Amino acid sequence: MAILFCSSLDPAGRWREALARELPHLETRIYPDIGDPGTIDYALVWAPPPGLLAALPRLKLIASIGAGVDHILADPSVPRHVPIVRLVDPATTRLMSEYVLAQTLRLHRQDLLYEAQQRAGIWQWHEQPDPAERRVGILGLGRLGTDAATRLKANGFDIAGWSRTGKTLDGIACFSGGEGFDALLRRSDILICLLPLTAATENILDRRAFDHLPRGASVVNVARGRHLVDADLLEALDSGQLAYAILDVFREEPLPPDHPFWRHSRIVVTPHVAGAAEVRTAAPIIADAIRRAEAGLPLRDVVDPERGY
Ligand code: NDP
Ligand code: OXD
Repeated sequence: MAILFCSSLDPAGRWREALARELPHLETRIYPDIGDPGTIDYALVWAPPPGLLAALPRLKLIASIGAGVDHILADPSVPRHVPIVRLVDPATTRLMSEYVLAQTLRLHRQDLLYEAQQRAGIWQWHEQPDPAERRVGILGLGRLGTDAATRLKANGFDIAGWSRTGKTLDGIACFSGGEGFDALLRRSDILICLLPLTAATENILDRRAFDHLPRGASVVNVARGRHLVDADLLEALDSGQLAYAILDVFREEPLPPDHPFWRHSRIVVTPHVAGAAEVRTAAPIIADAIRRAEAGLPLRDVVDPERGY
């Protein structure tokens, strides 16, 4: 029995060591050295090549090395009878909330404006609103969105969130559905995207969405690059409809060297680091999922492939 590890981003050697400690009875094979495909029971993947998972006849479990599973479901040949579990790691949640809080505070305290003023040698004071006057809208109220909303709320911001199904969260205005989307946009000075990438959410950060935001709003995208229509963002920034965009995720990663986002004075680029999976905390969680699959116990954090998350 073997685990197949396939990711061009994650440290294969460290994963192999961690899995050997957690599951000494299982051999870990690193793609492309997969050996006999008929002896692989478990696959631990980030963006596996199309067709790879379908070619493993004994596969019992697919585990995502990440909270999102769009990188797996993008392959239509992925066998539908094999359960997919996603990585739900409290360490990732903490990292993500830290990132969201840090960037929200940066926008709130007008740091990007003061940084631009410093570069231009301008000494100029701007009025500073209270956090309670800063309306933050969070797209996605799942594991990450709810935690980020709670952390922001604790820092005094006026928080609203949007989800597919209706929710009630203490002190957070909750919206859902198409009308709820527009209503959330209208009251968001800072819009944070923490949605999964699905057919329903692709290109959701487009001109229409930006036009519904208050003039001078800012956008933080920490979910997926394909949520954002790049050209619409550039247009909204250049017209003044948006003030800033802070982006951690991109349609193509690494962001190509000639991409206009790199040099735009009102775009901040970080290299998909907001809540990156860490072997030390993630390996025990993945090992637990494999142990559960081996023992025939109910799995946790199983993805619904029809829903896409
Ligand atoms: P969850 O599955 O826990 O939450 C997803 C949320 O989005 C839910 O509230 C869900 O609604 C909502 N949602 C899904 N589809 C729609 C829709 N069509 N309309 C409105 N709301 C919708 O995901 P996580 O919070 O764990 O992760 C979110 C995403 O963050 C991941 O999919 C990944 O893309 C990204 N991510 C990025 C990282 C980074 O480093 N930049 C790190 C980790 C994750 P409902 O509650 O009703 O189901
Ligand atoms: C994830 C990610 O989905 O790192 O976990 O983007």
